[in-house]
Amino acid sequence: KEQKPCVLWFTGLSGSGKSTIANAVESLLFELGKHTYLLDGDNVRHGLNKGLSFSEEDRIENIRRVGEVSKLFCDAGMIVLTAFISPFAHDRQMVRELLKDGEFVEVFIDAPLNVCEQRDPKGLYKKARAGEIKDFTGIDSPYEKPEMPEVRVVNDGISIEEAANQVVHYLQENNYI
Ligand code: GGZ
Repeated sequence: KEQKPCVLWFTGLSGSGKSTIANAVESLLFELGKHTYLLDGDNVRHGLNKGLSFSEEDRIENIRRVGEVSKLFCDAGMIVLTAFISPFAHDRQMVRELLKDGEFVEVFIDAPLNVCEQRDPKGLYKKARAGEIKDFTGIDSPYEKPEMPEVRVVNDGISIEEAANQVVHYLQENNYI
């Protein structure tokens, strides 16, 4: 087999670079001839999970559904990439337990809050600070850092290419690809 199916579960703050790096990893995998499927908050929250808010309860449901869909694609033989904040350690653990041993690869995109807030690509941190958005992760809603992620990318001062390569290297070293 030319690939071992798995779920690359990207987690990190808004603006940490999860989606950007996940997209770059997907491109590299495509060039290597691997079959992938990418799920991220932007598209999933407008379709499958339309109507879910950012309350704790709805975030849990968001992650539960994404976990179940990831499992289906994983069973179909794909390398699945997901890019959700997934702020609660308990919910990430729930997805890990849903999958078979070795299928859940937690990828922590670790960028300091002040860096994410300076990037603020959509102006959301600014709105959260002004009280216009409630329950914003890192401001008035928690983010529980992974303690033992399979991959930790410190995304502060490195290129997207370099960050993506770190993830691909992990997959090569651990015989996923
Ligand atoms: C966090 C929010 C919020 C609140 C809207 N808190 O940077 P973005 O814009 O593109 O990515 C964020 C996205 C987070 O959705 P997720 O499905 O990944 O979150 S979770 O895993 O916690 O369910 C952000 C935007 O939605 N956004 N309001 N209050 N991010």
